[in-house]
Amino acid sequence: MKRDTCRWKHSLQTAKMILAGVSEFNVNLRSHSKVHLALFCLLCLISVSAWSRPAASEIRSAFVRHELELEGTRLVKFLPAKFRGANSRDLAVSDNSTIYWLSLPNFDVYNITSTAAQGVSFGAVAAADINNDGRDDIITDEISTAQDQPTSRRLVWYECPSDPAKGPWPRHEVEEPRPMAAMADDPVTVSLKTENGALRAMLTLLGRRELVWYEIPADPVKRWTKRVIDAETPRAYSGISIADLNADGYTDVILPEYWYEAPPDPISGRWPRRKYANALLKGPEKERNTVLARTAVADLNNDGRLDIVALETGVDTGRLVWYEGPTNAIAGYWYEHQLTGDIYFAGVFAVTDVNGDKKPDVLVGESLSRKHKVGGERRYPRIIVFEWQAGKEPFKANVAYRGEREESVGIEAGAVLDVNGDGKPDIVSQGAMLREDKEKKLSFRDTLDWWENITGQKPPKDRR
Ligand SMILES: [Ca+2]
Ligand SMILES: [Ca+2]
Ligand SMILES: [Ca+2]
Ligand SMILES: [Ca+2]
Repeated sequence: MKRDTCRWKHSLQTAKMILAGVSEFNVNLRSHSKVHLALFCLLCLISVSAWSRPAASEIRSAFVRHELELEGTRLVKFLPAKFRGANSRDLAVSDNSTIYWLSLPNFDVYNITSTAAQGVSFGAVAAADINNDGRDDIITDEISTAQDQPTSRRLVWYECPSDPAKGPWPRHEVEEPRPMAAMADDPVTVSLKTENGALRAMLTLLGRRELVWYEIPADPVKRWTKRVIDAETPRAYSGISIADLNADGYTDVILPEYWYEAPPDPISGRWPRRKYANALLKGPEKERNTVLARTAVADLNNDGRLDIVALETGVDTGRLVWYEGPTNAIAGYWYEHQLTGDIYFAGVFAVTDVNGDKKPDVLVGESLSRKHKVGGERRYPRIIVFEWQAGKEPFKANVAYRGEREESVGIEAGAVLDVNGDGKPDIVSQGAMLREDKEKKLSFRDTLDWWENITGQKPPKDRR
């Protein structure tokens, strides 16, 4: 398969550098502007002086934005993956009609598959090594919308070839097509791994209400067996995680308000539903009966017990909360800690060590408000890192990027992954930029961005 004509490449000439955690204001650099360059140098001096007196307890996350060249597509799915073996850093992306992969750190783009011409689009997309050959494959939910046939969905997987840049990626069908109403929500897909690392099962929410896993046969090219965990969840959900919450050796399933306890025999056993959150939803979602959220699991407070982080994503004042794992995950009370109730349509969310202090942080990137306003005011997007610190309230909010009225970049969708292999997680995202000219006229355009994590570094000089 030849390189796709749609290409992204570094466009450092137009890259804007955002220095955060240095001073109380952000700096935008346009490298071809001498005036700005002079300003940048001045600010560098200020920044260096700021860096010369860091407090050891405050390693504040900082990002610099590189704009990548984007031609003709708008990406909605971003999945970190390893297509070139265990040490590779790759990224699968999709615009719902084509799935690409990007080799990092160069952002070279290759096609995996495209179905735009066949009346098919892609719903959920996940990356996992289905056939255990050391290279991640792609699992996706194909939505068939051919005019002369009823709308249907079918899980398929695309096998990563030995040379993923060359292709082709053979397509394998997991199941027969499922009838599906045209307006049904996308299911959510993640992968489940067994103890020895070989993939044996894949977990998904069908139509957001039916929680199932698929048993992958020894020969994964054969049809997979669907196993039901809960035929009808209390509400329609997105936001699914897996972890062994009660430390009994069996991987459990976590939704935004409930978790399902895995029985020793996941095929014949019952999966008890356990409630951990009483009030995740306080926004308009509460009435809609659909929970658009993200979840993550990590031991945030380092007490040896897993905690759950949940973020409302489909609202303009989303809550970000974490639930403290009790001694007894089943009978104990999951105490809720709210980090904020003011996240504007989050486009990226991750729980990972952002600032390199070996403690998990919570990263959230907000979307750009185009027409929608909150309380009559336009919201300017932020990247916020809730950084771990010792103390009674173990997280401190650090706004690592804040859009300005004159120029503002939002994160609509993206992934958190280490692009350049320096050990610090970066962000790759589909963004949107708002710009206000001297006549106060607003313009919007799509962007594709690499937010490089430069925590603890001096801001890079102009890298032209
Ligand atoms: Ca594989
Ligand atoms: Ca368990
Ligand atoms: Ca904990
Ligand atoms: Ca990095």
